[in-house]
Amino acid sequence: MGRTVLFSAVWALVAGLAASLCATLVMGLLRLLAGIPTPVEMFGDYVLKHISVAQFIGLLIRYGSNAKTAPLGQALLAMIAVGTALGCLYALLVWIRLPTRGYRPARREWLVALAFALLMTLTGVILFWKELPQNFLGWPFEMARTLSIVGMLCDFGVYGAVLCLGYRALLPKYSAPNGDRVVARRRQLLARSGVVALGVGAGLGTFGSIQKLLDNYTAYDGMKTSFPNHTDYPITPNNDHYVVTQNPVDPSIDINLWRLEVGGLVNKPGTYTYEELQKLPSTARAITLECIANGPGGHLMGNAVWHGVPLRTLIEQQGGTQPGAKYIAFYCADGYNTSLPQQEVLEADPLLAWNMNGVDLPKRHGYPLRVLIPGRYGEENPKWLTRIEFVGDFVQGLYSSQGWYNGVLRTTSRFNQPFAGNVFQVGQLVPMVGIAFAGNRGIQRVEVSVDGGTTWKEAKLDPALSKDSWVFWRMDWRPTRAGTYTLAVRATDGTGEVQTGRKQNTVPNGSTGYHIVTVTVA
Ligand SMILES: Nc1nc2c(c(=O)[nH]1)N[C@H]1C(S)=C(S)[C@@H](COP(=O)(O)O)O[C@H]1N2
Ligand SMILES: [Mo]
Repeated sequence: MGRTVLFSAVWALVAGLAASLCATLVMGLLRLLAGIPTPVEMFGDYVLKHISVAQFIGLLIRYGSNAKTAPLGQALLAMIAVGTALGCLYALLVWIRLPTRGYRPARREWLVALAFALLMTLTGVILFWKELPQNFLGWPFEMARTLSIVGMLCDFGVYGAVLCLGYRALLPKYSAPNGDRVVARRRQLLARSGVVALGVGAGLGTFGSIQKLLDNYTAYDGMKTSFPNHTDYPITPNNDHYVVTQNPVDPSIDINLWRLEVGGLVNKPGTYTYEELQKLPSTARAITLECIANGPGGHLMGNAVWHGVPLRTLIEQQGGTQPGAKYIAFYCADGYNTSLPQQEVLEADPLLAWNMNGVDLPKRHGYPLRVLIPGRYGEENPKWLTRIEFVGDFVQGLYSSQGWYNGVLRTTSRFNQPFAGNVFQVGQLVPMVGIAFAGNRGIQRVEVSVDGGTTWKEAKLDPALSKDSWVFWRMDWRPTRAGTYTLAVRATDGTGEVQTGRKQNTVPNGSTGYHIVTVTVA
């Protein structure tokens, strides 16, 4: 009895590990070939939606530059550990007296394994219900959800099957007294090696598929853009535009699978292919994007000319919305979603864009289609859009559920030139230039101070590229005395409200306060 327990436990763990590794291989393959999110990624999404901003920032700090890979790697290892440990539960439930006969699992064993697979899938479906409708190839919402469920059935089905067959294969067998012991022993050895080889192979395969996925790792997320070189242009070149993404690996949309769905409280729900969408009346305009995490003088800001169909036009195409529609919810291929008050947002004339500065939307900026909501922080400008739904109530998304602010963006301004540490000569002409931005409220005036905010002088403004674009300001300064100067800039938005000097952190409400630059005059 004691021996049976010990052997069962050991072989159960081996079978559990082999089964887990086979399942993770299937997860990797389904992610690579069918764009089906791995349970590990859905788990990550789930966790991120259930923590506070403070915990989120804590994770970012703790994991530093591995903020995406390290926690997900740990989640993967934990999943494999759980799968391995569950081998023991399986062994307990099927309870086979040792030594046993035969390599074919009995019906009872198959049933327990099947129950495992179904219960694991069910747990995934319940836990990840909101994370399921995502697909990195761009399958639309419901199809994506179905595929994610089928994917888990495959993952956990393979887990159950390998566990069931593997455990059987590993268990010590009873050899009949007149049987050929040598043959029996060889068979047993072969079976055990087979299970181990399968586990090792699947482990290597998993590793390989992770490597393959990480070829497209989003290293560009939040990366410093050209701004630190102080070479900003009124229109940011696409390659210099900042990128922020929640994903370790962004969607690679297959345009033949992708659809835009319009549903909910709308008179004529509909579905568009990429081609059909592009036949709608379209327009182009400059819209500046700014991440809520952009501090004073930060680089998470860029301006582009976006071309696409106005959301208002699309709504007209669908025969208008129904009386109960109060919010517009956007859903994306990567499972990201946001929602905004309908009336307020439509006033800002949002754009569904497929083109950025004259080229198809780059992959990292949301190919094939993204939303631009003038006046709102970047987080509310969904990329890789797949579905628009008109709804009666606010729908929580990643950042809103963490507690990030999701109202109108705050007025901001910055220096591009000069920058901290610059040294000038007395009497030298110092051209000062920078940008000011207040979303769709526009910029009325920019003032610059060279004495730390005691006195202000009005700067010259370049013409705005559009009502939703940042504005370049310029001012020449000729310092007359040597010393250290504290330069500050502030903008007045189109409504006449002056940018506040009150310092506020970016987390969780978006920053306020002046961009301050200290320079020396010798
Ligand atoms: N689908 C999706 N849309 C998204 C995000 C995302 O992770 N997934 N990130 C948001 C955030 S926080 C910002 S700041 C902007 C950045 O847009 P950009 O990368 O094109 O500059 O995209 C927003 N839209
Ligand atoms: Mo952002």
